[in-house]
Amino acid sequence: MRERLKSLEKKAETAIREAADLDQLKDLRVKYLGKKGELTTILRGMKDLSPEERPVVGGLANEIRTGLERWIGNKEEELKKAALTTRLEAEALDVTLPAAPPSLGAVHPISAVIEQIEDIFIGMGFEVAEGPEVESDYYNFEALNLPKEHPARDMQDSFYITPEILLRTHTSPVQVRTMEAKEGQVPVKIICPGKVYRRDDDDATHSHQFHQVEGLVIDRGIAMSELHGILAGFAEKMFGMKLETRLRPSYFPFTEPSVEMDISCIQCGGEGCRMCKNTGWIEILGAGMVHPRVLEGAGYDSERYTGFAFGMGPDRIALLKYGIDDIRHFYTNDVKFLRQFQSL
Ligand code: 2U9
Repeated sequence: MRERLKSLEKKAETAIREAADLDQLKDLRVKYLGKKGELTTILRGMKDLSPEERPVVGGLANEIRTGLERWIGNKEEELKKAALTTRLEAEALDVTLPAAPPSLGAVHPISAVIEQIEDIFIGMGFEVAEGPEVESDYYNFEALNLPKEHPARDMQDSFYITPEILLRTHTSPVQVRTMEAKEGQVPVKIICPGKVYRRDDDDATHSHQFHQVEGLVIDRGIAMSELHGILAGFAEKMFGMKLETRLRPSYFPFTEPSVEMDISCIQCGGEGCRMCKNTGWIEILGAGMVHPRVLEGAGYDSERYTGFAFGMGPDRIALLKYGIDDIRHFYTNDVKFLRQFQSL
């Protein structure tokens, strides 16, 4: 029995010394020291020993068990250290290695155009006002001289949430809210950028969600000349070139008189080309003198004060500025398309 214990000890120590990883070591512990382990098996033979021999063999067996436990413990530490070192080496960050170029995003072309429009008007003393995209029928239509059954409402087919609540179809309600908040005080000089919604089928020039930047100036003696002066100045700065502008009569329920402003074509300078459909002119915005009913409705005495308002589509200006022929490119998040604007 002693020999068997000794040779088991030798075999176990060798196996423990050569254990390659913690799993193998765990198996060795079970194999040698487990309930059904070899040491236990040998010790089952104890009953066959003489009473004198039992304590001697028993003592030796315990000695061997504690010895093997220590062996296994030390080997476990050693293997754990080795595993940690291997993992740390594997995870070691070679800071000298060139980092993968961070894939930087870029300002969306429409955001860039809106920011540029804001900078130009802020430079002309305008404040930026914003408001809710979910609007009441009153602020989106009635306050803008578009009473319930007014036909012009169909021009702006809307996403109604309830009969009284809809997704705003323009940012004009922001101007009305601002006028009310200013309680008839002048001057009012604001621009209102933001998302607007119209129940339209998306095509190359229409999107059910698009952007607008509208503006409003109210004070004493504001005339059409201010309107043309300020908007012509804006257009030159926006397209960064000397250009002609012209006002054509138009109609909006919330302005009277109403106009649309054209600029001389930024591509052909007015000679006529595909961009301006050979007219030499490109329409960039609509405007007009604020309708007295709209002024009165928002608490401004239309006898004492006059104002002009305007509205433009940054999406459309981005199409012109970057020579893009389909507005949907702006909304399909195609990174290949958007990467072109990295330098913006
Ligand atoms: C108030 C009074 C008047 C805002 C205006 C336009 C003309 C205009 C179009 C631009 C591109 C709509 O998205 S678009 O097609 N808008 O042409 N908007 S005057 O007039 C107002 C607004 C608020 C209180």
